[in-house]
Amino acid sequence: MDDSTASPGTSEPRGALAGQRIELPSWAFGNSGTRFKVFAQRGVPRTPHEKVADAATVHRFTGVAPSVALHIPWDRVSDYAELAKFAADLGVSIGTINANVFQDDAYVLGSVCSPDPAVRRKAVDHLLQCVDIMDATGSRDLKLWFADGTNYPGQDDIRARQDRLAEALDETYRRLGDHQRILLEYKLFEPAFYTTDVPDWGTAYAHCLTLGDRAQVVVDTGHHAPGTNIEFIVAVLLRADKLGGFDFNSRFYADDDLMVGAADPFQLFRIMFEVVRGGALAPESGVAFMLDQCHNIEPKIPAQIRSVMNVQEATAKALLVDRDALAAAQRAGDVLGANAVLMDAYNTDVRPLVASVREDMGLDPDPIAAYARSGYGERIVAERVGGEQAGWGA
Ligand code: LRH
Ligand code: MN
Ligand code: MN
Repeated sequence: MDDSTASPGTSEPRGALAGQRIELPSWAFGNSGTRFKVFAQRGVPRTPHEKVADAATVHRFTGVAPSVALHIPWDRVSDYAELAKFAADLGVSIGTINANVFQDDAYVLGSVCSPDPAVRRKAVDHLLQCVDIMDATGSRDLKLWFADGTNYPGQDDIRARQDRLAEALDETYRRLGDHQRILLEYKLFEPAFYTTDVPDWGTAYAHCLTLGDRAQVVVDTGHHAPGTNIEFIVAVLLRADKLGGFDFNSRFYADDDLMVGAADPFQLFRIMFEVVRGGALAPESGVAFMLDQCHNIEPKIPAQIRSVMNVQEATAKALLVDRDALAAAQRAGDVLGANAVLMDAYNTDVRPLVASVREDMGLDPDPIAAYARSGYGERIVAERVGGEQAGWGA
């Protein structure tokens, strides 16, 4: 991101909040769980269409979540253009296409990095099919996360696996349309425990740099070691114009997939401050803000609404930072003063501000209460019998 896009001074919070866009994951609406148990909930979607309908419901009450990401093949349908039309009729669109090359027996030793060329071919073919789907849905972004890695020293050649990864990415990149992008997601560990083929932002960045302008890095907030300074990564990637987007969620221990802003709202604020400071909040910046969460024990639609609200509140606080005062304190070497500017914004109760922005948008100021009153939750329980598994943690 060009630094000239980062205008000095306080940004106008109301317009920025109304124009914010947060993408919902289809898999947040289905049943999910841990390695130990999937707790089935009543009324969960049985089809991708029903997941889209639930996402559209979240948008109806929040006004800032007009797209839903698909995960392929969890969201397999015979006609993706029809699904896109179905979404449009409900006031939302199909967003990011997430490729899934981690749930097939063939991938036991990896997918695009597997030592077996036939497995690599199968994996790349899936990635290319995902681009076909993007063509049908009108999606811009192909999100790639690879479960690839090794469990034991010596199991495979670390460097050869990087070569195979580069080859697969290159073939996929060359298939993209002009308006399409690869978003490459990294993850510290899991399911591989010794080496992971894309373990960190540096590895993802290096591959994206080789690929070209339409390859960018995705920061999943749950994919770091404890104590990692994620806002630093955000600042560095934005400066290099290589931040493609976020997968937002919260973690206490590992890849917990809890509601964004639940575990550490201060961290979310610090991240959103770097976003605002880097001029990356507006949808035109090309930075995608997505949720990547599963709701194993809490009701799913209200949890998505709550997550959207958490992002809005962190964003509002970030927008309230007095950037002129901050810059002056920084220039003067006023350590305490600079820190106080940031903390003043963080400690502001922004809920009335965000509620009034919602009212201006013609929405109920309290989306959770409005959803509860709507009867949608009761209706889907009555109508949907035998919901499907989200696929994650199954
Ligand atoms: C991997 C991940 C990735 C997947 C999603 C379901 O942990 O974050 O984004 O696609 O979870
Ligand atoms: Mn993710
Ligand atoms: Mn994850």
